[in-house]
Amino acid sequence: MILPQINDLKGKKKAFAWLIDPDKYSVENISSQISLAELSGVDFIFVGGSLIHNHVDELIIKVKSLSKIPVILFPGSPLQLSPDADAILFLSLISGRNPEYLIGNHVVAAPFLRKSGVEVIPTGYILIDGGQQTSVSYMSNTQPIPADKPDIAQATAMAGEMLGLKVIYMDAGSGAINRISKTMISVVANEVKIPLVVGGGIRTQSDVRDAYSSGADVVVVGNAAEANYNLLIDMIAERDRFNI
Ligand code: 1GP
Repeated sequence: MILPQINDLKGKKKAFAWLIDPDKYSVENISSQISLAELSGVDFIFVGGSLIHNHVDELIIKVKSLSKIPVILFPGSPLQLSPDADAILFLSLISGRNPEYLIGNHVVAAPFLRKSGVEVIPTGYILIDGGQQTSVSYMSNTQPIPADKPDIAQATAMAGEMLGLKVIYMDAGSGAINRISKTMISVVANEVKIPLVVGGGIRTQSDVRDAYSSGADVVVVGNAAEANYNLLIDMIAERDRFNI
């Protein structure tokens, strides 16, 4: 089970997740990247994106055949489900006010998920303005929380926790110009007792350090790792510094 592993982190240890967008990787060329993920000690592989209309299943099967790293779906829509993943972040987009992303898509997905046996992790997904409109914001027809309003993010995370969600994921969106500020992360991390996942626009080792030191339990990196896989090694060294 994945959620107990994430719960065990809270306030004690840090984890690192690598986000694979299936539209950017082919089943044929993923092997070397997965070897590097294994070697560098990636804790979780997230699979998802805002579009994705092909080979999610195939890609997950391939990744699972190459690695023991847990594969967690991070879906942009119910079209991105796969029975082969270890778990799914069952995302409620609680920063938005679009009912499709708060309950509609969940109703569509629920029977499939029940049948598949994939572990469901109820997740409060909070978009923070990262300096440009993101695919998630456009596709979900929701507005992110302004980057200079940590009190709104904090109240949103509190409400998510009170509603029974098990994880909070704060995201500036893939390729964000501005990552989420240290203040924003710490204001949320200090308030909620459930684990905090942070991602979007994290590009350097010191970005990773800032996120962990501000209270992120899991840091997610996608684009930067696509551009430079060796960076994964440096970023994960940062995690290990916190875990000594
Ligand atoms: C996006 O948090 C993830 O949902 C990762 O973002 O690709 O910018 O690292 P990046």
